[in-house]
Amino acid sequence: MKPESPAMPLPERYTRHVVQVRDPHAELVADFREGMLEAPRWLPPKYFYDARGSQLFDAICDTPEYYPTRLESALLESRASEIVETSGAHTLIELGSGTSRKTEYLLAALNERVDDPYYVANDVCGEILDEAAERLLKRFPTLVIEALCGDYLAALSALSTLDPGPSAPRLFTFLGGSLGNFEDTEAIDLLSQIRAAMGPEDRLLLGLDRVKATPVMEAAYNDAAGVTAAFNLNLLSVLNRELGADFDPDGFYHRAPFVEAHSRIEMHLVADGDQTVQVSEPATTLQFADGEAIRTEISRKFTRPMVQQLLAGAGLSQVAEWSAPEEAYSLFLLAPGSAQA
Ligand code: AVJ
Repeated sequence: MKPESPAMPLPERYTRHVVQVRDPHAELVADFREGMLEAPRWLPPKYFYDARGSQLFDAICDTPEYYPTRLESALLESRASEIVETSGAHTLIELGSGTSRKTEYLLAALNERVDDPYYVANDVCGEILDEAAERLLKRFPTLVIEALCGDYLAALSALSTLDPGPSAPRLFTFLGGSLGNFEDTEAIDLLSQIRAAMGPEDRLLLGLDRVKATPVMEAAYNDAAGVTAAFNLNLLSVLNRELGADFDPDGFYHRAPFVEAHSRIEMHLVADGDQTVQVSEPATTLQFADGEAIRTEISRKFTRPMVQQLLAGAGLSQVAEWSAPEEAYSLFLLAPGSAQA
């Protein structure tokens, strides 16, 4: 893990590390080979989040249709002290921290509880980590922040190498419903990795979006202002830049249906007319027929049985739950170990 100096000078209470296990470029090339060379084409959603993609996601959170952020934010705002008290946390470790805006409620509660709050923030976007840190350090005068720039698994394996490291009990957070980006097996695998990184007194706060009326869910991924469409299409700019490709952003359009059989929103980029795309690395030519899609994201919406299956599979047990009205969104506080029979 190599320390990286951020672009802006930030106080000594902030360190950013690059924790990618593989070279990010090599990883994208490998994922592109795996998912893009033949139909059905797909890519993992982590490549959305370059600086522009992270800003666009932030803008999605402000659209009137995208309810998950507001529901989760309201829960965190009203329950932060209770959550932090119940968890007994001394430090906070967050996977996929983004702007850390919702986390700020938890940090404020932690700041009330302990004299030396400590926050490990992880995101794939370095710029957003720096921005968030600047804001948080100003607000919390004794807060120490370690930022781990890389994907979730890289961050989890880097945790044990932090010096002095966050002291127990630690509250892990995985918010926003981002676990929904993973198929069942991968989600269980990721939760198991988190569980493996946890000590017996540590807790995990997991935010999950729940199943609700289809039009509500579909509107959230098809906002009228087209911010989600721009976010989805930005992936093509990432591919053009990183892989030397020549995707025509006007040659594809955004589509995001709720696929009931899988209880998930699927985001697609659909070819508008036949498209030929040249790629430098890997050197290849892609042919898209009119209407052919790239699946760019899944966002699963959970029923209670799905949640129970997930927790059982990962060896986690529920300590507490805070839900929005009509269980439209839920925060689960989890402990390592299977529930007592
Ligand atoms: C950040 C992964 C939780 O799946 O709802 C928002 C990303 N994609 N609109 C989600 C997203 C399209 C978001 N997560």
